[in-house]
Amino acid sequence: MPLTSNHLSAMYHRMWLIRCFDQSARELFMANALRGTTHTYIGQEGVAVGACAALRQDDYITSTHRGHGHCLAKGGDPRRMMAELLGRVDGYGKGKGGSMHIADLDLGILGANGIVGGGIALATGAAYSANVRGTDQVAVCFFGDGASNQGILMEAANMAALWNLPIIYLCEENQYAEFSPSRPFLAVERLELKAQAFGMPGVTVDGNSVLAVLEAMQAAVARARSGQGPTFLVAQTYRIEGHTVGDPLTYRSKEETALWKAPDRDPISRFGHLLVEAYGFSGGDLEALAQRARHDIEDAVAFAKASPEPSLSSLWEDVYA
Ligand SMILES: Cc1ncc(C[n+]2csc(CCOP(=O)(O)OP(=O)(O)O)c2C)c(N)n1
Ligand SMILES: [Mg+2]
Repeated sequence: MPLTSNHLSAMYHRMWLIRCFDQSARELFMANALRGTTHTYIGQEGVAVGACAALRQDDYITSTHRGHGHCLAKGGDPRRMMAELLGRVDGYGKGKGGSMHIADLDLGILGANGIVGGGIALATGAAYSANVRGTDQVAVCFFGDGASNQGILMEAANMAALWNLPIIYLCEENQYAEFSPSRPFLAVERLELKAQAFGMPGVTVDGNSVLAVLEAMQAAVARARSGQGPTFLVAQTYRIEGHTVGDPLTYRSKEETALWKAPDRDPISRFGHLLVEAYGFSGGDLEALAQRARHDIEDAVAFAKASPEPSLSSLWEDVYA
């Protein structure tokens, strides 16, 4: 399907929405307005937006502890997300879950997850359920390069390949796992080589090129929808900020981060440049889309702050275990 300027505008706006959301989350955390902890997706926007642009609303995603970007890219409501971060009743989990527990089943968002690798079996189960029900829905499982070493991936991917399940295992190689570089903890030279052991195609894509991610996803989604089975997709990117907000970042150099923040690598700047050079957008068009995203997030923060905290008497409601 050819990309219209509406599609391109929506993708650019969505990338800014994610960036502004996480910049606000960071500011709120620093101002002690946000309890618990939070992990920003800044620098990785091309992965979630490119991936979700290849999906339908009824397709499934599972997310991670760094999940705001995935949720927004799949159409999550920034107001309800921000209210959840601030622990307010209008949040997705009525303010009791916080940043790492946001789900929206109507949009196929099966949940962020504080357990590293926790989404892998859930997404595989969702793909299995689509298969059993005979629908052509697909599932996308987002997880990190650190999570690619979790044992559950071997179990789930083996099953998915054996049963030709409609799933894409999308590994975000953001080069860090908590406070360590991920590379020294990987036995394979390239992450996509793990796909050989899983028995499925392995594809590596430039995760900071939103259109490259979209293209790779379209191929993987077409394969999954037509019953040909799973794909292991590696999106190479960079975690621009710390593991959590407040991380002193003593384990990596400022020079390295500056390289990835430069306009020729930052996924939003790169996409903006392409939109001007190849798709006839003006600088004013780009600024208007970024401005709309900033406004959307200011609105989300105001909505969240106006929402009350849950009452003490609701403490045991919606508690299942
Ligand atoms: C099962 C489990 N083990 C360890 C942790 C602690 N932990 C939280 S995030 C993280 C690193 C994850 O790295 P990666 O999968 O690369 O994701 P990224 O943070 O880079 O997005 C670890 C070890 C956890 N939350 N769950
Ligand atoms: Mg990582």
